[in-house]
Amino acid sequence: MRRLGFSCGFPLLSQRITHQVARRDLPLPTRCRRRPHLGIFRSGITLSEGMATRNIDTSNARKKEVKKETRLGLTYKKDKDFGEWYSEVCVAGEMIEYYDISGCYILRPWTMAIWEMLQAFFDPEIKKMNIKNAYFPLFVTENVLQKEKDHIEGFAPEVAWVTKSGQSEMEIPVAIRPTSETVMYPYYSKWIRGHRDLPLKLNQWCNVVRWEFSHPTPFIRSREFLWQEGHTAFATKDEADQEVLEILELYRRIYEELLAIPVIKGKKSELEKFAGGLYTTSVEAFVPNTGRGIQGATSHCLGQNFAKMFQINFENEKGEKAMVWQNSWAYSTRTIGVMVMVHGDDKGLVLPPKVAAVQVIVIPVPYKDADTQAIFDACTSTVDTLCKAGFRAEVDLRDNYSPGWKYSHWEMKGVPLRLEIGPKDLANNQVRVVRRDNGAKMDIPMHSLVEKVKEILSYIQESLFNAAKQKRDACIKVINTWDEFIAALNDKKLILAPWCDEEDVEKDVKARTKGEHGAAKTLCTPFDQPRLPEGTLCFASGKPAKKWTYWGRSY
Ligand code: 86X
Repeated sequence: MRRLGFSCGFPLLSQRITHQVARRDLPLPTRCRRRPHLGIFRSGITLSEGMATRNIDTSNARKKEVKKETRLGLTYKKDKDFGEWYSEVCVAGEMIEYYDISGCYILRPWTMAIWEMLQAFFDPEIKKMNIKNAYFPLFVTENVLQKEKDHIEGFAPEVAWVTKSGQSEMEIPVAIRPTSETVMYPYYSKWIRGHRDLPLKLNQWCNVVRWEFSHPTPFIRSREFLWQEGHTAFATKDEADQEVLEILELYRRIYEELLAIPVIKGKKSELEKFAGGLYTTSVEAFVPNTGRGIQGATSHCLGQNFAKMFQINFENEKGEKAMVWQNSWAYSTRTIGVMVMVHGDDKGLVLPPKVAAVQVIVIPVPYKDADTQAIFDACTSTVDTLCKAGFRAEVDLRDNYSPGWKYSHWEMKGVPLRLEIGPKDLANNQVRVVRRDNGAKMDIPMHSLVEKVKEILSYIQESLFNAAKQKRDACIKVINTWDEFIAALNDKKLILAPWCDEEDVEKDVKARTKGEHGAAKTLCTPFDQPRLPEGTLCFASGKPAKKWTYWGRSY
């Protein structure tokens, strides 16, 4: 059983301060100016100094302000200021802390626990497929990076370089991996000799750096992020094709089964695919509030392009020289951002039980004349029982916070289920249970605690998915004409349109929809295709349509 520690100083104030730094990518000087106050508040030394930032000057007003400052809750509403709300939730929910380098974020334990949960699902699954973990270096020389120059060209501005050691310029500067093809494939070439060396299937869990210049967003677009990258090589295209879909199915399960987010499986257009590969498949999520699609994860068939570039050849059964067929696939910490965006609400994070670090928080509700120790003991033994039954449960026994404060705190952090134990519950041998997702309250008898908690957590997991799917589906708009397309786009819809599947037409749609909110593009052509009636025309070109494709603005 885990207990929460006691804290001292001015924790209530520091909670408020958390919100103050929750501004999305404040210009650096602003953030730096605020920082010193953090220390002041945390140590609880100079209250008035911190107050100065709030322009409070009389002591009465100061008292009032302190009280106000102790209030929990978000400043922004999800429906009103989505971008601000998102940053605030990430920080106040203790997932993220902003850092003094724009686009870089501290992933706090509350985040890492979720990441580890996703790893705990995915890693054994790929091991069942006989994929092995490896670790390749972080650095790559210009020489090697350039081997892939054809498609690197477009990415070059994003590559971060280490050019100095101490004060001296390095003789050979090194790049920090933005992805590891060029790091790994020279060794694939070395290690693969004959057909018995195939398939070669490696994965690595690592960080990558892409020095993006577009607006950074925690989890969604950061300059450094965590991911897994799988790189596999086969003797035949068939094997490669099959693996692409097997991995994509694991990605679907990460989203739908763990994160409770509906996704669409499909194929990327020629314009949107990974240029270095043969074809790209993806799972696509949707954020109803912004009306944007978001690529959740990708699984590429690279064909033989990289085999050519890196001379990854082998001798086949007939003794002939042949080239390998390759795949690569990845999902990143972006998954967690999608989860925050899709499930979060005006009270903060909402975590699906399957990935929550804490699934059940138990809070004692002592009254003045009640037997506080007995209530505390009941809480402790409740958590014990739950942990022994395999739940992730904790008790919040801190005596410097009120029960009400604790309710808000754990709601902010998105814990799926709250258990309250007060004198009445103690007397009746029951607990009060409150669901985070819908606020529903019920009393459950102690004797059926484990059974009920299990049932409720699985309801929550299911209803989070159902609610997200309902909202997503309500945004899907099937259109046939350009006018309908534009109307749906302005209406923040996820657009399903008949398309001629021509690259120039997609480019044209992009150009014609360019605006301050970004252009529309294809998200994917879903594998699950509705019937396309004979004679259906492309919404954009008027040519015969070849397939139904999802379009929209995207992250
Ligand atoms: C594309 C392709 C591929 C392995 C995956 O999507 C799955 C995992 N890699 C990644 N990509 C780049 O190749 C790339 C290259 C450079 Cl140099 C860069 F700065 C940024 C990049 N971004 C994406």
